[in-house]
Amino acid sequence: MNSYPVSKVEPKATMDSSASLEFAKKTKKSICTPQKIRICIVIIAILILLIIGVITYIFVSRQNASSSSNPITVLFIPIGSIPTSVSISSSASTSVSTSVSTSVSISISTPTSVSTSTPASVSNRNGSGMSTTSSNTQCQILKFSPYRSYSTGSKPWSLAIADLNNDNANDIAVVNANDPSVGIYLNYGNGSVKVASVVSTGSYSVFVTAGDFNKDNNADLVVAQASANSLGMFRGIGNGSFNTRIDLPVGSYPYGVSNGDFNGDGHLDLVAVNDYDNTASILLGFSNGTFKNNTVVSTGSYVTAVVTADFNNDNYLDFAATDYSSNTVSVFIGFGNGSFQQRRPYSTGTSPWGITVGDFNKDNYVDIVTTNYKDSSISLLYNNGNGTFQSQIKYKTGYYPMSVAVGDLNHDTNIDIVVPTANDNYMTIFLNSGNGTFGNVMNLTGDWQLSSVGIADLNGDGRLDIVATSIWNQTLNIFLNSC
Ligand SMILES: *[C@@H]1O[C@H](CO)[C@@H](O)[C@H](O)[C@H]1NC(C)=O
Ligand SMILES: *[C@@H]1O[C@H](CO)[C@@H](O)[C@H](O)[C@H]1NC(C)=O
Ligand SMILES: *[C@@H]1O[C@H](CO)[C@@H](O)[C@H](O)[C@H]1NC(C)=O
Ligand SMILES: *[C@@H]1O[C@H](CO)[C@@H](O)[C@H](O)[C@H]1NC(C)=O
Ligand SMILES: *[C@@H]1O[C@H](CO)[C@@H](O)[C@H](O)[C@H]1NC(C)=O
Ligand SMILES: *[C@@H]1O[C@H](CO)[C@@H](O)[C@H](O)[C@H]1NC(C)=O
Ligand SMILES: *[C@@H]1O[C@H](CO)[C@@H](O)[C@H](O)[C@H]1NC(C)=O
Ligand SMILES: *[C@@H]1O[C@H](CO)[C@@H](O)[C@H](O)[C@H]1NC(C)=O
Ligand SMILES: *[C@@H]1O[C@H](CO)[C@@H](O)[C@H](O)[C@H]1NC(C)=O
Ligand SMILES: CC(=O)N[C@H]1CO[C@H](CO)[C@@H](O)[C@@H]1O
Repeated sequence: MNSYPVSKVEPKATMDSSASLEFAKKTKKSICTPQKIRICIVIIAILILLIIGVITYIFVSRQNASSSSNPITVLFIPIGSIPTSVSISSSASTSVSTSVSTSVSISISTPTSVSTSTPASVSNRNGSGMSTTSSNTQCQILKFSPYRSYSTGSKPWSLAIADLNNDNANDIAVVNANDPSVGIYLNYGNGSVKVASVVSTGSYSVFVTAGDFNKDNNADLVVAQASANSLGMFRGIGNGSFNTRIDLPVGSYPYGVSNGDFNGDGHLDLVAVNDYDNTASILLGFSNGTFKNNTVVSTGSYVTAVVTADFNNDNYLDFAATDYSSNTVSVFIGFGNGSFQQRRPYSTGTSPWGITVGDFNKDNYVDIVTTNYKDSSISLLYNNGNGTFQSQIKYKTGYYPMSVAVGDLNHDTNIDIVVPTANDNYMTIFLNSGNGTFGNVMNLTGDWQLSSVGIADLNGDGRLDIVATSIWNQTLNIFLNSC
């Protein structure tokens, strides 16, 4: 392993309020010098008149208010309406969210991460009943509170965000590849979490996705157990604990897994990508959370991650996977019956790893973004509208990006992109101009070797927050958005 600077890593402050304080100090000078005594008297007279006016106004309006029925609510309406939900949806996310059960809001590099930008998951927490007003305004500069770090196990490699204990707050599951285990972090509701349990996986495990597979309204977790050639299914009991793991056999070295209803029967299905045999396994779900034996389709070489979405807007779910050694994304168009067309490959940068989707140019078609591990870039693939894609557009990131998450971070209704750097201690945030270009780029500093990232509202304020895992520090970092 590389050795990293021992200097203390401070969270990045993106805006500094000291500038305006400075200004206030400078203007605070005395004008009542002997030379300016007349000006001084005039100003004092004006001030006295103003104060009398204000007192009179308050007195009169008090009298009016006491005759009105409910002065207190009048006073509190503006305050109460601030934290209401944001209309940060996009058609991409809505079409993707059809593939995800409502209780799930995010999982890194899966379509669920896009669903975090749907109104559903954002207004999840007490959004209804309040009117939407000022929170729709975009903020010019992104701001995050200093991040909090929580211990993980060894090699935290992937995370999923979902309400795991049915309290309407988003919780976090972190896969520790080396332990191997999944740590369950339950949210107090304010964006602080506590470790509720750690459950064992079957073997070296690398990815986790969440969904309600047995329709009991409790979120379940499915983990890619790479060296066991299986998926581990953990059925939630609704309080952040899980029933005994069930192993579902797939191909060789499953490295990524995603879910969605491929055959339209109302039950969530699974797709796992098998790194060593260049296949994707499709497991169709029964209503009781068990699955038919997997069928396989061929992918490119060393397939690494997978995302589900409806790419051609036919209301049948499709999927796309990153082919690490072919430098391609393979797109699989679904027939709606659990079968898929052969893959259509599209070029990416070198060693595509993470993948997710979003409608970045607001044309109502779902686009793809990949992180390219070896050339430190992302590739954006814009949808032609029929499930075929244009040539990639690349943007530079920090060194060795593994994962990617998307969501509207600054309330401008455009979907932004966050890419952590696995060989460094920062994430690159690409702010979307609205037409699918990302001119505005910023860094967000966390712990070292940031492997996975997720976006969701963790404190119910209608703003999307960021979570990431650090391999070096063995931590989960939570950045609350105060934009
Ligand atoms: C993470 O590791 C770096 C490098 O060893 C260290 O400087 C930093 O303090 C650690 N962060 C935390 C939160 O422990
Ligand atoms: C959230 O609530 C918990 C438990 O009440 C508290 O310990 C923690 O400090 C709070 N976090 C924030 C960010 O307010
Ligand atoms: C969930 O409930 C079970 C059974 O009542 C209990 O054993 C377990 O400790 C609970 N888990 C949590 C995280 O509270
Ligand atoms: C689940 O449902 C399927 C299809 O109806 C059935 O074959 C299977 O035995 C059921 N499994 C369990 C554990 O109930
Ligand atoms: C599923 O696979 C298992 C083990 O490979 C096999 O024993 C079983 O018969 C298969 N079931 C079906 C319905 O094909
Ligand atoms: C699904 O539909 C396609 C196209 O209609 C068909 O070729 C294929 O055989 C069907 N697959 C199954 C499993 O029914
Ligand atoms: C999809 O649309 C593109 C651009 O309009 C067109 O070139 C291509 O032939 C279409 N492909 C299919 C399969 O319809
Ligand atoms: C996209 O919008 C940005 C900011 O408004 C602008 O600078 C850029 O030229 C636009 N690009 C395209 C291709 O329209
Ligand atoms: C982010 O940090 C990296 C490494 O320090 C630096 O090379 C890059 O220019 C920074 N990007 C921005 C937008 O500040
Ligand atoms: C106003 C409102 O919708 N309040 C709800 C907030 O969420 C809690 C917990 O789910 C509910 O009990 C409240 O009714």
